[in-house]
Amino acid sequence: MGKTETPAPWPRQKFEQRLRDKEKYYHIHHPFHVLMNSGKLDKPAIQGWVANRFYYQTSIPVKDAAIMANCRERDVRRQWVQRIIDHDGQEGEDGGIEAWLQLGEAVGMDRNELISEEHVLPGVRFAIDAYYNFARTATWQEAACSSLTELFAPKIHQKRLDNWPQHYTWIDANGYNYFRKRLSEARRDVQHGLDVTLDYFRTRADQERALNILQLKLDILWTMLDAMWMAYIENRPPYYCVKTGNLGSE
Ligand code: AHQ
Repeated sequence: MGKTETPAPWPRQKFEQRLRDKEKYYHIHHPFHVLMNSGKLDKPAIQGWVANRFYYQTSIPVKDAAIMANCRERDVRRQWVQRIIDHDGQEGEDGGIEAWLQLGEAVGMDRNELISEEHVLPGVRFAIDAYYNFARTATWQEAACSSLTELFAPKIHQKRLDNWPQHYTWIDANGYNYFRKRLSEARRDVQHGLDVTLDYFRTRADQERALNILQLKLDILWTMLDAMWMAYIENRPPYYCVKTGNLGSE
C-alpha cells in the first residue's frame, strides 16, 4: 500500500484566490440584506438591524484586544491596535462606536436603546459571542484570518451608501458616516490580515484550516441575519426583545 501523498500547498496567489472565492457565502447575499438594499425593509426592521449590529460593533474592539493579548509581536500589535482606536476613538476622534450610535439616532432610535442591548436577539448574541470566544482562544494568526470577511466588506458599505438615501428617505444622512469611514478602514485592515494569513498558513492542511476559519466567520455573519429575519420579517414571537410596532422611540 503506497504511502498516501500529502497534497502540496497552493502557491500564494492560488491560496489568496481560494479565500476570495468564499465571497459567494458573504452576508451581502443573505435575503435580509437583499431586501435591505432593494429598499424593502420597514422602519422596525432597519431599527432592529441597527440595534442588533451595535452589539457586533461594540464586540469588535474587545475581540481585537483579545487578539492583541495573544500576540507577542510588537510590530503586529502596533498595526492591530489601530483597529481598536478605529472603533473606540481617541482624543479628538469619536470612533466607529459613536458613529454607529449616530446611525441609531438617524433611524429614529434613542442611543440608550442601543447601549442597553435591549433589542439584541438571542441568536445574534450567540453568534457574536462565538466570534469573540473563537478569537480569544485561537492563535492570533488564526483570529487574524477570521477577520478576512472584510475582504468583501467595502462593497457592502458602498451598497448602503448608494441605496439607502434613495430607498429610505426618512433616515437622516448624518447616520451614513460609519459606512463611509469603513470603506477605507476595511481596505487597510484587510491588507494586513491577508499578509498575516498568506504568510502563516504554510502547509496544505494549514491552508484548508484557514478556509474553514473564514467559513466559520462567514457563518457567524449569516446566522446573525437568520435571527433578524425571524424577528423582523416573520415577526415571530417569542422574541421577548421585539416589541410589536415601532422599535424606536416615537
Ligand atoms: O463594521 C465592521 C467592522 O468594523 C468589522 C471588523 C471586522 C472584523 O474584525 O471581523 N469585520 C467587520 C465588519 C463590519 N461591518 C460588517 C457589515 O456588513 O457592515 C462586515 C463585517 C465583516 O465583513 O466582517
